[in-house]
Amino acid sequence: EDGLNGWLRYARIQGANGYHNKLPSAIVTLNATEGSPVYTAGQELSQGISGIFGKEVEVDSGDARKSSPRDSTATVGTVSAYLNGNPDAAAGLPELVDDGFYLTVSRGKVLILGQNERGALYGAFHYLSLLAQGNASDFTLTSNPDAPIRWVNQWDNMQDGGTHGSVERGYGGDSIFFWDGKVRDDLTRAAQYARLLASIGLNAVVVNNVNADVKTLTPENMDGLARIADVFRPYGVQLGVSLNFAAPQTLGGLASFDPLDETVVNWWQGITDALYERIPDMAGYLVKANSEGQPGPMTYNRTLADGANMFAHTLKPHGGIILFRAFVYDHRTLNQTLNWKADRANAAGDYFDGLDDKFEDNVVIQIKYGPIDFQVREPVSPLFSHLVKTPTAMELQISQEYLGQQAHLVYLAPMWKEILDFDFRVDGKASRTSDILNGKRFNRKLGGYAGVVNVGTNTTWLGSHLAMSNLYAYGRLAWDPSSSSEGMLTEWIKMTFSDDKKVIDVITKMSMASWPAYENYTGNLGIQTLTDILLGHYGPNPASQDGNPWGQWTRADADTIGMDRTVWNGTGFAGQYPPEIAAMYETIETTPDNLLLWFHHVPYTQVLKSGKTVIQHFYDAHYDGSAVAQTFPQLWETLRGRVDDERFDHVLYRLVYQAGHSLVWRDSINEFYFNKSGIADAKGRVGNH
Ligand code: GCW
Repeated sequence: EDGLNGWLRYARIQGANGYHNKLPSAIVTLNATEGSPVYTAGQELSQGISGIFGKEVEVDSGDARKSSPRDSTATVGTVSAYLNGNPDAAAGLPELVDDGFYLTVSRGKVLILGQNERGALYGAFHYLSLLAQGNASDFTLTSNPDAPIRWVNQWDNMQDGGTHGSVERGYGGDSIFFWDGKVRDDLTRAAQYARLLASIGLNAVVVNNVNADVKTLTPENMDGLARIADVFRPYGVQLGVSLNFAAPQTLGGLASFDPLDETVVNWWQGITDALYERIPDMAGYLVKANSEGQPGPMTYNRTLADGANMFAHTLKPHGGIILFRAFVYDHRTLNQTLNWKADRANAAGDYFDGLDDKFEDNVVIQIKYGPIDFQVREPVSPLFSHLVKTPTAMELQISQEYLGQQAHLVYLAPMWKEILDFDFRVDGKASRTSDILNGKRFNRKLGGYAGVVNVGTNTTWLGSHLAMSNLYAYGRLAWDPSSSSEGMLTEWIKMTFSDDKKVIDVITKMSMASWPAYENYTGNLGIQTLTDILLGHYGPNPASQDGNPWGQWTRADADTIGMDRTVWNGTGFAGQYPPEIAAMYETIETTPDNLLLWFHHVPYTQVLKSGKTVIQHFYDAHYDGSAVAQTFPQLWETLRGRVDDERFDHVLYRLVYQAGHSLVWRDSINEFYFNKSGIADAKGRVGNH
C-alpha cells in the first residue's frame, strides 16, 4: 500500500456492518456548485462512508428544506445557506469565526455547518476522522480555529540545473508543482495534497521557494499558478506566491528595485493585478529579503518596513496579505574569531528594532521558532515579544532539515508544544507564544502559523511513512495548540495504520521517545544539532560548527564550550527577552540545563543541575540517545503481520538505518570532544578505539 492518501485512507474498519444504522442514509449538500468546498464535502462523506463501512450513500445537492424532515440525512453547508431554509434555527446555533464549524450527530442524523464553505468541509473531515477511528456515537461540537493563518510553505524550485523542479531541503522527491521551469501539466498530486491539507484545517500553500525565481511571474507561469489555484479551490486551499525582491530589475528590466521608486511600485502593482485577475482568491505573498544573499530594501537604504509595505499596498485592494520573513541576517558580516559579541541570533531583533508601528495592517511578520535555524533545541525567538502592534506568524519546519531529513524518526509535536506553551512574561503578565500568535495577547486580528512542509513526488509524500505524523500534528496544532502530542498521534496512527492496540502502542512509544533521543545523540544542552553546517545539514560534523560564515557556532576549544549570550559578558542576546526571562537566561544557575550552552560559555567540567559535568553529560547522553534508537527496529519487528508488508518493510528499512546512523553520531561526537578536551569518560567507553 502506498502512502498517497496519508491518513485519509477510509479503510474498512472491524465490525463495519454493525454501524450501519448509526450512519446517514442520504447526504444533502446545501447550495453546492460543482467544485466548491461544500460539494467536495459531500463527495468525501459519500466516499468515506463507503470505504469505512461499505455503505453506499448518495449525495443530493439540495436546499435545507428538503433535509430537515428526514431522520437519517447528513446535511452539510454554510450557516447562511442553512438559515435560508430554516430561519428559525438561528437561535440554536453557536458563534463561529471564519473557517469554524458546528457539527451535531444524533443516530444517523448529521448536521455539519461551516461559517464559510471551507468550514463546512472541515466539519465533514472531522466527522469522517471520527468514523475512521470507529467512533459513530452521538455528539455536538463547535470548533473554531485558534488562528486565521494556517499556511504551508513549499520550497519548490521551478527548475534545478537540468529539467527537474527540485525542492530545497525537501527529502521526498521532485516538486509536485514544477517541471522544467514551468507549472506541470498534470496537477493530480497538487489536488491530492490540497485534500490532505484541508483535512487538518490548513488553508493556504505558498508553492514556490522563498529563494524565489523571477520566472514564476512570467505570463505563462502566472497562467500555470492559476491552474494550481484551480485544483486547490475545491478543498478551500488558497494559493500564495514567494517573490524575489529584485524582480522589477531582473525580470521587468527596470533600472532599480527600490521600493520607494514609483516605477517599481507600479511594476509590482501590475504583477499583483495580473495575478488577481487570474486568481481572484489568492492568499497573498511571502517575501524573504536581505537574507543569505537575497535582494531586499536595504540595498537602497530603505527599511524592511518600506519593503513589506510596498507589497502590502498592491495587495490591499484585492484583500491579500503579505507574510514578510524575519529570517534576515547577513552571513558576510559575521566574524567569529575577531568578535566575541558577534551573534547571528541577535539579527532579527536588531533589524526589526523600531519598526513595530511602521507596518501596514495586511503585513504579518513570519518568524522562525528559534533565533537561529530549526535546531533540535532553541529558545523561542524573542522577536515574538517585541512585535506588539504587528501581527506575527510562527514558521515551523515539518521537513526535518536538521532533524534527520526523514531518514530518522523524529516526532516533532512535543518540541513544538514546548515552544507554543512558552511564557514570555511580557510586562510581567502571562504571555504564551500561542496566545501571541492567535492575537489574544496583544489584541490583534491576524496571525498564526506557517509550516515548511516540502513534500515531493515520492508516494509517501515526505519520503517516510512515519514522518507524516509531523504534518498531521502541524495542522492540528495550528487549529488548536492545546491538542496533546499523544492524542494527535493516536488519531493519526488509527487512521494511517489501524486501531490495533499493539500498533498504536508501538508507534506511540517510538514516536514519543524520538525527539529526546535525537537531541541526545545529535546535540544536547542547547549546543544545537552538531551536523555538517556547510554541506547538506546531514550527519555529524561538530568541527564544522565553528569558524563557518553562517554564525552557527559553539566556540569550543580545549577547555571550554558554548556561546556566551549574556548581557554582562557576551553577545547580549539574553537581553532581548522581557525582564523576567532575560534574568533567567542571564545566569547559569537559573538557565535550564537543556539551554545551558546556548546561553553560556563554560568549562567542560562545569557541573550541571543533574550533578554531572558537561563533558560527562555529553558522553552519557550520546550513549543513551543512540541506545533508544537501537530499540526502534526491534519494536517495529513486533508489528510484522499487523501492518501491510509494503509499509512495514519501508519503515523497517529506515529504522534500521537510523539505529546504525545514531551510532555514527554517538561516536563521532564523543570522540571529537574527547580529543578536544582530553577528559576521559568516567565509564571508559570513549577514546578506546
Ligand atoms: O535553513 C536555511 C536553509 C536554507 C533556507 C533558509 C531559509 C530556503 O538551509 O535552505 O532557504 O534557511 O529559511 O530561508
